[in-house]
Amino acid sequence: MVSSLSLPRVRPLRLLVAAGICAAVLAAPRVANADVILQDRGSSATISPGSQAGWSNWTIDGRDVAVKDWFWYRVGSAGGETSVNALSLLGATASDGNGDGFNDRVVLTYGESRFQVTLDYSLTGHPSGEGLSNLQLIARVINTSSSPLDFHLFNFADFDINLDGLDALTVTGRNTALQTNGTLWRVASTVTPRAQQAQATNNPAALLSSLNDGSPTNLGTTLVGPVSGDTAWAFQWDQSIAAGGTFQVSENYGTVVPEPMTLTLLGAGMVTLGAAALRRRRAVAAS
Ligand SMILES: [Ca+2]
Ligand SMILES: [Ca+2]
Ligand SMILES: [Ca+2]
Repeated sequence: MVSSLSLPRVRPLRLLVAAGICAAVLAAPRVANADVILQDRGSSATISPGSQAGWSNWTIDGRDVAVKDWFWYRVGSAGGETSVNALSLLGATASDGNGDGFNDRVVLTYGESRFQVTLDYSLTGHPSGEGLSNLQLIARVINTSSSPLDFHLFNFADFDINLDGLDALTVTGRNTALQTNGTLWRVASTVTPRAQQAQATNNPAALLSSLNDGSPTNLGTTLVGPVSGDTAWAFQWDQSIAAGGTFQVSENYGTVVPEPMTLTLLGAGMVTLGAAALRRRRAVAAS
């Protein structure tokens, strides 16, 4: 099922009757800014197209690990950054790729006179209780102008596995962020292509402020952790996009629980239980 969030569904016979209403709708901002909820098996995600709340909820087996994951940009080397929600929202289309009745994908399209930004989210859940979830995010910038665009794309990511102060984060290779809490939960993000600059911090508010102030932000390459506490990270891609050209980033977010060690122990426990059950069945059969 594909459902547009922009216009109400109407039956064909009602189209003429609805034409006047549609004209009124088109005269207003075309696309609703309503929150989009994706759901797939044991996990869900909430994305707010119209505000910096951005991707604000990622619940896996009842645990919400997302605080904020969102995009900012700067054109040129001067001035501050702007969050993508400040652009015009041109489209917001949610769809149900696996036909289970729940939307698992949404494509958001923003634009201004020189470029468009598309954010394409796909959620893949796992059966409840496994602690596993994947979110694939493709961010695409299309230069619709007739000149090269000196484009700087920022992805800010604040996840909380737990606010017990034990979240630990390291960004490696400007393409991987790994946040852990003890031995149980992990949130990982891998980005392609590798960013030009990246930062890991235990002061999310300061990093966020740097994206909302009036000065150019450059994340550098040295503040990549490890850090612990309330951690957050950001990637920065610095690209010259040719006239009519496209720059695309793929991001793959995943949660993992439990650790392989725990799985091994759990597996050993199940083998022991299974052997005991087999012995009981054999004892019953022999009696
Ligand atoms: Ca679905
Ligand atoms: Ca800034
Ligand atoms: Ca955090």
